[in-house]
Amino acid sequence: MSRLMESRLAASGLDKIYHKILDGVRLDACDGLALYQTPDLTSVGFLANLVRERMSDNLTYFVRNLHINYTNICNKGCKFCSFYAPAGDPRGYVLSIQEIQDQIRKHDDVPIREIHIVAGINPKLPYEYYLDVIRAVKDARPGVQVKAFTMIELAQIQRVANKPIDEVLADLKTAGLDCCPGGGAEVFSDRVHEELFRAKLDNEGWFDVARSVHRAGIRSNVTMLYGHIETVEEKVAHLLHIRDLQDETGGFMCCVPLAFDPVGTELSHLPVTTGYANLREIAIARLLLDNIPHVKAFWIMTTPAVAQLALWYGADDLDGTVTHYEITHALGDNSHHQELRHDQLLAMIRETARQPVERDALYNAVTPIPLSTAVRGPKRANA
Ligand code: V47
Repeated sequence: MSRLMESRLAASGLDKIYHKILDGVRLDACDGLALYQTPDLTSVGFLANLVRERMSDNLTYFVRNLHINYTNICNKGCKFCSFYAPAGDPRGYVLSIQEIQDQIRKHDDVPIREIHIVAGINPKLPYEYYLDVIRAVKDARPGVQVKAFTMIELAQIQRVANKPIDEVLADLKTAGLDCCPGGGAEVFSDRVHEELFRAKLDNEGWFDVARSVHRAGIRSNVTMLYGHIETVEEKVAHLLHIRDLQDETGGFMCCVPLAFDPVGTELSHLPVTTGYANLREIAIARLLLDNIPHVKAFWIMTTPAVAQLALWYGADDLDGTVTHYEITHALGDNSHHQELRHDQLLAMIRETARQPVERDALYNAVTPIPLSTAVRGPKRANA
């Protein structure tokens, strides 16, 4: 490292963290706070990039995927959510099995690898509906991987199934569930839980369901929703909770920092997160989560422009083509058509001199990774 960079890290008070990273020493909560407090984002990004390249070399993952939200009816009333409709609201919908298949068949010409399925907590839906959703997806698109149901939805599915979670997970696996998305984690803080999503499964409950999922051999992602009322201490604690759980189960594939979009929510007075903040969240997730293989810059929430920059700030995954995203609106208009085509994703990644790797939902590379283009060889191509 150049003397200039060394003195810059020292001036920002980040030199100790740099040496910990070089020596493979775990960062702690104080380091996390220092990374949030320094204005020197470039140095935070430099450190995150060291870890990113150590874990994923020069590779950047993306997936051709489709999001399906089977119902927006929800009884949780989370203050950060603009997607849900309470029971009886005229905006409420439940997709029939036929409608779900129709949504998939509209894209028959695209080699989609992952179908991402999440929705509201609608207590009217019977157990069989959830199993049928997965079977219907596999029927409409044989071979596709189904990434479905957050820990919150799984708790609801268990409630209606009225049987042990392990049996429910076995049924879902038999139906075709391949892995679970990371949603519903929000921020693991009792204060934020009480303020924003009181009716939802509590933090310990989320951990318990995640433990069961991983014990069942189903891998999942994990999110952190930031940019609302949370403090930096709460974000550091959230990330360290995830790290502890990963030490225990090893079941997380990817962390997805999600920027809060206030439009249409009860928190609409809050500002939209900035590019500066979004890059920092991605970098700190990469630095604190030394045991999670991937960090995703979800372009829908950060904008494609910032997600692209994030590839040098710790992220090694851009998610995917997405196509239609109901949870938040497209920036600048009111639509839910939110899509990056395959060629656009490739161009974004290549412009940053990263090596694109098309993946499936479980991070298996769809095509072999060319050896010559990785920074130090594709060590963790299929991690
Ligand atoms: O659980 C809700 C969040 C999540 C808002 O696992 C909001 O690969 C921002 O989890 N502004 C669903 N976020 C989305 C999600 C996800 C997305 C992409 C990839 C993966 C993955 C997971 O969206 C919810 C909640 O945490 N959310 N409302 C909002 N206004």
